[in-house]
Amino acid sequence: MSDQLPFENTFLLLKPDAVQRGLIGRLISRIEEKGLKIVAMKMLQITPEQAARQYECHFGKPFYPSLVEFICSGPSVAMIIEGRGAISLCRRLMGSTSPENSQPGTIRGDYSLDVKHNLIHGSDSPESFAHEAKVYFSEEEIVKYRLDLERWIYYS
Ligand code: DAT
Ligand code: MG
Repeated sequence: MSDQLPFENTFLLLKPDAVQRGLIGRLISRIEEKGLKIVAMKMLQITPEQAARQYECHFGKPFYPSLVEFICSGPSVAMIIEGRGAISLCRRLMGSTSPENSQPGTIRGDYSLDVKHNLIHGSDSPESFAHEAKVYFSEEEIVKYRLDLERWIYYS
């Protein structure tokens, strides 16, 4: 059907606060339960160089140094997700950046009280996905497979 959003990939990062708070499983469950497909995933200790590449669009902003320090402060879990409209869908599942605006029912709305400790990063455009995915994954690490459940999730 022409009104359906195209399949696309997005990059998600469960930040060090999500790992330290024992929320990895719950947050991944939200992605799986929605019907999205995980096509790449790893735990890693982000280096300052990787953080600077990921967040180059925020370079020079007042919060940039503290953001880079935070993202390198412990292990994170990086993922590439596939699904129809996955970029905007994951942004909606994440909720707004600030705790004043993040709605209950979203990841940030349910688990975060602070603009910095907001648990999860998600690409905001196809361009940012292309940039961010390259910081953490090689092409060979992205697994191509069919999710057998898809016929129960999508109508075509
Ligand atoms: P998002 O993560 O929702 O895409 P963003 O791209 O505007 O938000 O900012 C990247 C991260 O930087 C955000 O997740 C938390 C941090 N950040 C943003 N605005 C901030 C602020 N005013 N004070 C402290 N940290 C902030
Ligand atoms: Mg952002």
